[in-house]
Amino acid sequence: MSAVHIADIDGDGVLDLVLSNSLTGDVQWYRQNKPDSFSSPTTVLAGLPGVVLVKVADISADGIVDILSIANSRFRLLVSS
Ligand SMILES: [Ca+2]
Repeated sequence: MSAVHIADIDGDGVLDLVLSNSLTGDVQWYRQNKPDSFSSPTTVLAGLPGVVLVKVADISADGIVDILSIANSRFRLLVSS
């Protein structure tokens, strides 16, 4: 199962895609370059099989979004800098 989330990951004012894949355990970010055109994926989290939930929010309250992933009662937090 995969999930798609939409958020402006790099703060350029253009929405990007974050995809999670529960089989591979990877969470990947696709930067939107222009309308309907996305970059090659960047793996931001790997090795978390069963990932079922990804939240994109400014958890550290620094104005930059962070990515939280949860799988099998384990979580990983990628804090942007
Ligand atoms: Ca963006």
